[in-house]
Amino acid sequence: MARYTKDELILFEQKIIDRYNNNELPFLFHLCGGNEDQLIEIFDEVVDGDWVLSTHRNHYQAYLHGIPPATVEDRVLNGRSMFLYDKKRNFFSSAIVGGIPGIAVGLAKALKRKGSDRKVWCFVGDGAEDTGHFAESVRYVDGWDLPCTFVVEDNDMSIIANKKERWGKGSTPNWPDCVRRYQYKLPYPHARTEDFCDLSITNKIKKTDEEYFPQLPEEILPDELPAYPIDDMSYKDAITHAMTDIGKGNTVFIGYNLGGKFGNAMGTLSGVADDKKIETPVTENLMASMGLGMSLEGFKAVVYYERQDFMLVAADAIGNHISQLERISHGEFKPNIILRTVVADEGPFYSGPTHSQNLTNVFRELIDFPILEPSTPEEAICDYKKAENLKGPVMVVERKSCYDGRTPTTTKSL
Ligand SMILES: Cc1ncc(C[n+]2csc(CCOP(=O)(O)OP(=O)(O)O)c2C)c(N)n1
Repeated sequence: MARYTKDELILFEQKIIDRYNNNELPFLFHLCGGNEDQLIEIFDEVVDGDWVLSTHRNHYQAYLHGIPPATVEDRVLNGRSMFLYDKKRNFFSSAIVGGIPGIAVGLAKALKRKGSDRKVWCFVGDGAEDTGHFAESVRYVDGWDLPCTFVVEDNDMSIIANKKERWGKGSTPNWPDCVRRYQYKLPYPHARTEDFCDLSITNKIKKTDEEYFPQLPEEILPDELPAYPIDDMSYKDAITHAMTDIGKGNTVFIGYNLGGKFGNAMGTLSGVADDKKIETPVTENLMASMGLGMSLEGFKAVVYYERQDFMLVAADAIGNHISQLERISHGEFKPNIILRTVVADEGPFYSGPTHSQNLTNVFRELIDFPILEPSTPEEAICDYKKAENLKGPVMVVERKSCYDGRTPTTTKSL
C-alpha cells in the first residue's frame, strides 16, 4: 500500500508552493504534480529497503518512499530540493539529467552479488531517457538481469522542448522490460510556479553556498610503510602486490581488460580472484557510476582506466557525483572508490598525443578528493595502502614509463 493518497501528495506540494509565495525560497526547485495516481500505483510495489533514485523533480518519490513531508519541506527550504538524500530510506537523487541510471546499475549489481531480494527503482524524465548514460545503463541491466526497474516519467518535455522538437521524428526507443513508462501532464512550468516571488525579499534571507552545503573536512591519512620488504620489487611488482592486498577485502574491480582471459590489467590483477573482477563494456562513465553505486552497498570499488584520457568520458560520474556526493548529501553518502589510471607517457610503443596526455591537473581542478601519483615502487606500495584505508574517493595515477623501468617523460602534476 502506498503511504499517501493523491490529495495528501497535492497538499504536501502545496505547502512548498505556499512557502515560495511567502518569499521563503530563493533558489531553484521543481514541483511534482499530475502524476499522483501513476506514482501511487508504482509505489505499491516498492518496499522498505529498496533503493529509490530520482531526478531534480523528486518530492513525490521522497514522500512515497517514507521521507517525512516535514523533512522534505525543511530540506527544500534549505536549498536541497534537487539534492534530496536519505541514507536510512535508501533515497538518492541527482541534479544531472541522465546522471542517475549508472548509479542505479551499481546498486543493483551489488544487491544481486549479495543475494539480496531488495530492488532498485530508478525514476527518470523523458529528457534523461534521451541520454547515452540511460541507454548504456538499460542495456547493462537487461543483459545481466539486474534487479532494477527504470521508470520513465514522460511529460513530453525537456524544459520546454517536446520530443519532436528535440529528435525530429520524436518516436520513443524500444526498450527492454526493465523500462516502464507512464505519461502525464505537469501542471507547472519546468521550475517553480508561473509567478516570480518577490526577489527583493527572498534575496535578504538567501544564505551562502557554504552555509547551504558546508565543505566537509578532507580525510587525511598518514603514509604507511609496507609490511614486507620491497627491495627487489619493480614498479609493476609493487602495484601487483598492492592490488593483491586490496583484493583481499570486500572489493570489486570494475573495468575492461581485467580478467585472467583479458590480460589482468597489464598483469597487475594476476593475484586477484576473477570473481572479484567485473569485466565491463567500454563505458567509462558507467564504470565509475557503477563503482559509486556498489560502494553505497558496502563494497570497496576499484575502477580501472588503462589510459587517463579515457577518464574524460567519465567526467560526469567523477566530477558531478563521486566528487560532490559527500557534500551535497550533507555527509550521508561517501563513495568508497579508488579510481586507478595510467598515464602512457612512455612505453615500448609510442601511444600518440591523446593517450600520452597527463591530465592530472585537469582532474585536480575538477575534483575535491585526493590524487596520488606514485612513480617508484615504494610510493606505489605506500599510496595504494593509503588508498585502501581511505573511506572516501581517491584517484591513483600510475606511469607507464615506470612499468618499463624508464624515466617518466612528464613531471608529476604538483
Ligand atoms: C546534464 C544536464 N544537462 C542539462 C541540465 C538542465 N536541465 C535540468 S532539467 C532539464 C530537463 C529534463 O527533462 P526531463 O528529464 O524530461 O525531466 P522533467 O523536468 O520533465 O521532469 C534540463 C535540460 C541538467 N540538469 N543536466
